[in-house]
Order: sequence, then C-alpha cells, then structure tokens
Amino acid sequence: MKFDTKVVHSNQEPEEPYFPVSHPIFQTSNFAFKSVEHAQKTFSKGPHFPRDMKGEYVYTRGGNPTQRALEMCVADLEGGEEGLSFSSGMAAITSTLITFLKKGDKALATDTVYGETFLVFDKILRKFGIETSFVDTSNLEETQKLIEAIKPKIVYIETPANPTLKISDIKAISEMAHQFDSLVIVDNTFMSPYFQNPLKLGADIVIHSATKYLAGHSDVLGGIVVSNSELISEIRETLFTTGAVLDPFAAWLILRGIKTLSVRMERHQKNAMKVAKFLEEHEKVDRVFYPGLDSHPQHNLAKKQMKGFGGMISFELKDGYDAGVKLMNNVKLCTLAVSLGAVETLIEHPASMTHSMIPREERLKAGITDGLVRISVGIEDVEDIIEDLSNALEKV
Ligand code: LCS
Repeated sequence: MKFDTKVVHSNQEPEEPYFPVSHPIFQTSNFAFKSVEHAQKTFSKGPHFPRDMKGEYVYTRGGNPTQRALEMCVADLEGGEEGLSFSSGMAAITSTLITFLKKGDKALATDTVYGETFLVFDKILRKFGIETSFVDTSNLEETQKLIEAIKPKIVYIETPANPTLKISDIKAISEMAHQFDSLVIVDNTFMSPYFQNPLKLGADIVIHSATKYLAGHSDVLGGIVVSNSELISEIRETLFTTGAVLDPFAAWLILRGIKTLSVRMERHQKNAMKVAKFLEEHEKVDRVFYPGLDSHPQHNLAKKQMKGFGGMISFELKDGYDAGVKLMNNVKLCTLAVSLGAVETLIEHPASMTHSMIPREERLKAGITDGLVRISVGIEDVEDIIEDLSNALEKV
C-alpha cells in the first residue's frame, strides 16, 4: 500500500465476527483465558509481540488490540518493524530514555528541544547520575566534536526543533553516532511521518507526540515510539513495569485522526507557506523561520531530508518580549494556546509560555529570543488567518 492508503487502512482490516469498518475500541482492562494451558502459552511469550497478535493479550498495561492497531499503523507509516503507544509524548520519551540509559552514562541532545524534554534530561536523568550535553545539532562540526569527546550512549535529536525550527542532518548524525555505538533517537513530532521518516535516514528510534499532527484535533494526548522489534521489546518491558499506557479510547481517537493525516498535512503546508511569506514581508517582523523559505538557514537540508516543510512557523518580532505579549493578546481567530499540529491555528510566545521554565540566558543561547512567536498554522481559509495576524500586528 502507498502512504495515503496506509493512513486509512493499515492494521484496521474489518475482522470476524462482525466485520466493523471502524476499528473496535477494546475498552477492557484484562482478557480472559480459555484454560490454564492457554494462560501459560500466553504468559510464555514475554515482551515479544508477534506481528499478527491475536488472542494473546493479558492485561491492557501490557497490550491491547486497539493500542496495537495504532502502534502497527504508525510503524507502517514510519517504515519501522514495530510501534509502541504511551499515554503522552513525554511518557514515550521518558520511557524510551530510561530503558537505555543507566547511572554513569552520557547522552547528547539538541539544545532547543521541547521544554519538558529538556527537563527530563537536565533534571530527572541528571538526578540518577546520567549527564546530558546539549549542542546545536544543526551544526555538524560541533556535534561531531562532542560525540567524539563524550561517546554518548544516546544521541537525541529534535528536528525541526521546537520552537526555533532549526534542522539537523539525521543521516550525517546517525553515521557519526553509530561509530561509537550510540543509539540515535529522533523526535519527529513536527513533521509527522507524512513529511519525514527518520528510520529511513539511519536513526534507530523515532518518537512522536501523537497529541499533535497524528491525532490532529486538539482532543487527545498520546505518544508513539517506532523502531525494530528488538528495541521495542525492551521499551515494552519498561512500559509494562512503569505503566504510562495509552487508554484504548485515546488510541482509537488517534487512529481516527491518522486517517486524514495526508490531506491535513498538505493543507497545513500550503497555508503555512502563505503565512510565512506574509510575515516575511511585514515591517514589525524581524525574521521568519520556516523550512520552506529560501531564507531558512537549512532550506537545502530540509529539501533533502524532508518531503515537505510542514505547518510550523516561528518568527521574531522587532520589539521583543512586550511585542510578543501584545500580539498574543490581540489575535482573535488564532487561538492563544500551547500544543500544535491541530486543525485550528494555534499561536504562542515561548519566552512567556512554553519555554519560560528555561533560564533566560540558556533560552537566548538556544535561539529562543524574547520576541520569538510560534504559530501552528491550521487548516482554516488562509486569508482569514492572515487577516487576523495582520490586525493583531497593527496593535503591536
Ligand atoms: N515532542 C515535541 C516536539 C513536542 O512539541 C511535545 C509537546 C512533546 C514532545 C511532548 O508531547 P506530549 O506529552 O505533550 O504529548 N509540545 C507541546 C508544545 O509545544 N506546547 O504544548 C505541548
């Protein structure tokens, strides 16, 4: 099946006995055994799930057919062997990291990762004796130097990064990291599997906050990890033990969202390109960061490793922090909210909102300036989005 067919059908074949067209929600905490022998056979399989998993479920913390349909659907979309679902993107990230890191290990991460991802590395893992070095992974020379110096167990890349839209070269970094047997993990939330497939570029593990483009409607939280079956089995043991599982209804909502992923991503991108061009011309805007613009510092890399440029834009207002606050307080159609990747246009000011927990100096070093604004361009009529931004910018 081609990608646009997979989003609709992958792992959701109508099945016996009722052949429902919409995949069922298995809203159950546990599964009955026909006999002790059946129970023994089921328990003996451990954390390794066969691809065609039927009648082998025990307890929804360890697997559920609705979760499984979603996991295998996203695995198909990413070109990986197997997926694993979690209650949120952060649960997926944390569970994956604690599976492979132990006391004394070193990690390397992109300096401008999502705020809470930064805190997992910098606060939680550090507390357990795991040191993370942050670097601008869009700078290959610096990244290579650091990989050689610390020989990290894990190289964690977010590309495009939240919220600077800096792009890191997944293929080149994977090659560097693999010389030291590091595991390369890529957060692919911003592009979705429609526009970027990190495993095909050499990464070992891909992670999504399914809350964003995969689900797409601002109505559910979830996280997905995709990799080979061996690594997924290891992460599944962590998930089963620590318990950040995705509820079956939430899994179903994400599966439903994915059915329109291709058509939504096309529209997000078309609208974002027009909004980015409008902002680039605006007198109150200093700079616009959108991978689709010629002016983006890694525009050529974006064209090489991504199939499109997505729906996320960030831009710098000339008048800094206060201008950002004024813009936020004057938009009407654009919703002032965190999160991203939804049908609605969402706007936020990282310095006063999502990244306010990062010390100012560190924030500035990572390129998150006081006047930086992030916009997740929705699928509304683009003229309405531009009119709203234009009106609000007049008041800045
Ligand atoms: N990775 C990226 C790139 C994200 O943007 C987020 C959330 C996460 C992981 C975590 O996923 P969650 O646990 O929320 O499902 N980003 C958010 C943001 O920029 N504003 O609010 C949430």
